[in-house]
Amino acid sequence: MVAILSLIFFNLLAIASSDQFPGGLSTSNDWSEQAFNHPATKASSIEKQFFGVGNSFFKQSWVEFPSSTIGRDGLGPTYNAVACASCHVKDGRGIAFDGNLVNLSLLFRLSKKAGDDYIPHPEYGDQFQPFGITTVQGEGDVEVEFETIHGQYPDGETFELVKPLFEFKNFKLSPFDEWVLVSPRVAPHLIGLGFIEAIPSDQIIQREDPLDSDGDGISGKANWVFDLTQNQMTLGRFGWKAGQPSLRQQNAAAFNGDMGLTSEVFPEQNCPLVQTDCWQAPTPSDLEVSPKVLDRVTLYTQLIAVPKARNYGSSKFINGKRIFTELHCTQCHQPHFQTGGSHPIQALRNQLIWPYSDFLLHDMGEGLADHRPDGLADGQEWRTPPLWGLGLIETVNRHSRLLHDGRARNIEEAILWHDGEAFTHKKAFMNLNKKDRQILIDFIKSI
Ligand code: HEC
Ligand code: HEC
Ligand SMILES: [Ca+2]
Ligand SMILES: [Ca+2]
Ligand SMILES: [Ca+2]
Repeated sequence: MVAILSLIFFNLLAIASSDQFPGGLSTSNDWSEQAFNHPATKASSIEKQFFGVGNSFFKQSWVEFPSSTIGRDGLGPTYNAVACASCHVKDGRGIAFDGNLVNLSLLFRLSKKAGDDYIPHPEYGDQFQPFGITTVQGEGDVEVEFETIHGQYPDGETFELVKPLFEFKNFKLSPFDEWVLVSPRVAPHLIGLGFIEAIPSDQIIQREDPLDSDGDGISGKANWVFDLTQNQMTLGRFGWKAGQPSLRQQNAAAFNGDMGLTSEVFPEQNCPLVQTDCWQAPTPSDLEVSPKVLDRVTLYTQLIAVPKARNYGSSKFINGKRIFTELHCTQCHQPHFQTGGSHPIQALRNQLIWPYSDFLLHDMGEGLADHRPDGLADGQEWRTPPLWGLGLIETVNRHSRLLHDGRARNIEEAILWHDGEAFTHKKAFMNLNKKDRQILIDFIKSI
């Protein structure tokens, strides 16, 4: 009996610790259009209830103040979107482009170079908000054109990449000059973020090698950013340049920067001083997002489960995983982490997770550069994005665009854009035969 029980126990452990279950014991089981919309299965029933409440705030549209719908007014004065879900559609990846139009889910962070310093743009602040409420003008419009880049694999097969070139127009104030730095960023899919928050900092920091002292060509670097709640510099984990230290601060920044909503973390309206119409617009006397709403939305983003791997155990999966390892993609896309024991949400503690990211910054070369520093990240550095769930974006969002500005039209193009520290990895991918390239791509689609 003891033997049987321990056998069962051993099997359970084996199951939960396999890469078939990238979100640990809380991995979800749905590969449909709703794949990114489930609570961690091990969350408590009250947490699952709050998850539902958070989800409804995440989806709801905010309106301008004053309005009869108290509790969801205060939008703007300038904004990018009226709901979190407008950009994070079904909690998936934003679409970036509609032909030559820039979709609202692609936003632009701004700075201005002032001597050796980088400061928020004096007229537009640190983000470009195209829209304004009735009495307030939006900051302008953005259009895009694509430059086509032709390339060829050693086996003779050709490919084309497209690089977006943005044109800002219809400016509210001065047009951009040569000192303005623009960082385009598309809305990422939002699975498994609580687990990322629960990874002990030292596990991420110990993989740093900023001067590449071990000479392997990889120089991962942590971003250190100001945590407004803890009032100290903290490891950055979230966003394309790891610019946010926690989900609560990330979400409060999204409420404020993307929707114009104040909270206890960002109590000021998002209005640069020179935009008089913006700071003269009527605003409610209370915070527009109450601490409770911020908490529910934060819990929601902490508890979105990671779906189970697809094609698990097939020979293609096994071969793809071997190629991924042999090409050393794992040097940055670190397969697994063990979460710590101290996150306030129990379901997130002590889980073996498979995000395929080291959460560090890497120089990805000139082609992907935005030339805009962000914390310790320089203009060529990006945080390794987790690869879990990538293959489901097509089902959830009906497109397969990837990378920080959505330029890659599929996984193959995303790999071909790798350069800088990942140049040799890209070359090794190009040197594979067509069949093995496809096996690698199918593996990434499965994890
Ligand atoms: C205008 C589009 C837009 C809206 C609206 C928006 N987001 Fe985002 N979201 C983004 C982009 C773009 C990023 C990446 C930001 C960066 O790199 O700095 C992001 C990043 C995030 C992240 C971090 C994801 C990661 O993988 O690190 C979370 C969490 C998040 N958003 C939650 C929210 C919440 C909650 C709301 C509503 C309060 C919201 N977002 C509204 C576009 C949007
Ligand atoms: C030097 C670190 C590094 C190495 C090595 C590396 N990557 Fe990446 N990878 C990144 C970074 C950083 C990004 C994000 C770049 C951006 O958005 O501009 C990325 C993005 C991706 C994406 C798109 C992810 C998304 O969410 O849009 C895929 C797919 C990918 N890598 C696969 C691979 C594969 C396959 C290999 C091995 C051939 C590899 N990577 C090697 C750092 C690396
Ligand atoms: Ca407001
Ligand atoms: Ca602005
Ligand atoms: Ca190194």
